[in-house]
Amino acid sequence: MRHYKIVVTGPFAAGKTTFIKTITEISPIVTEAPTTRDEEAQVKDSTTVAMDFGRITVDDDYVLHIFGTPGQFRFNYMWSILSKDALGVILLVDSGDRNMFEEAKDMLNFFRVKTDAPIVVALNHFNEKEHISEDELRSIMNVPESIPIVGCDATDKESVKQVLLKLLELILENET
Ligand SMILES: Nc1nc2c(ncn2[C@@H]2O[C@H](COP(=O)(O)OP(=O)(O)OP(=O)(O)O)[C@@H](O)[C@H]2O)c(=O)[nH]1
Ligand SMILES: [Mg+2]
Repeated sequence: MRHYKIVVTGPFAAGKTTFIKTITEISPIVTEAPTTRDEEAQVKDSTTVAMDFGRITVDDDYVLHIFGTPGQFRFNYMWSILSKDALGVILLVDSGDRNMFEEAKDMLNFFRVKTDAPIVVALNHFNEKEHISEDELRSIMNVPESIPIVGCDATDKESVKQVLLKLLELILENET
C-alpha cells in the first residue's frame, strides 16, 4: 500500500472542497468560515480558510491523501505549506468563470515554482455552463503541453476519479 499526497488548488469557488467531499472515503475535514468580503459573499456564504482533507484508496494499491487549499491569494501561505512534499497537484478552474482565468494562471505559476510534482488542470463545471474550450484555456493560462487539461464535474464521483487517475498516471510515469 503506497501513500500519495495530492493537493487540490484553484481560484475562489472553483469547486475544490466539493471535489474532495465527493471522493473521500472518510468524513472530510474542512475549515469553512463565513465569507467576509462583499464580492465573495455574493458568490457563496462560506469559504475555505486553511485546508480540506480527504482520503481515497485506489485499486487497493494506492492511498491518496488529498489536501484542498484556500483559493484566495491572501491565504497563499497555505498554498506553500500544503504543496510541501506533494506528489501531484490538481488545479481546478471553473470553466464558466472567465474573471478567474488570470488568477488561475498566476496560481499555476506559483505551484510550478513551488513543486516539480506533476500538475493536471481540471476544467470544472464542464457539463452545465457556457464553458471555455481546453485549447482556449491553454492559451490564456499559458499551460505547457506537458500539463494535461481535462474536463471535470466536482459533484460527480466518476468524474473526480478520472481526474485523480490522470494525475496518478503522471505521478507513476515520473517515478520510473
Ligand atoms: N453544478 C456544479 N456545481 C459545482 C461543481 N463544483 C462545485 N460546485 C458548486 O460550487 C460551489 C462552490 O464550491 P466549493 O467546493 O465551495 O468551492 P471551493 O473552490 O472550495 O471554494 P473556496 O474554498 O471558497 O475557494 C458549491 O455550491 C458547489 O456545490 C460542479 O462541477 N458542478
Ligand atoms: Mg473550499
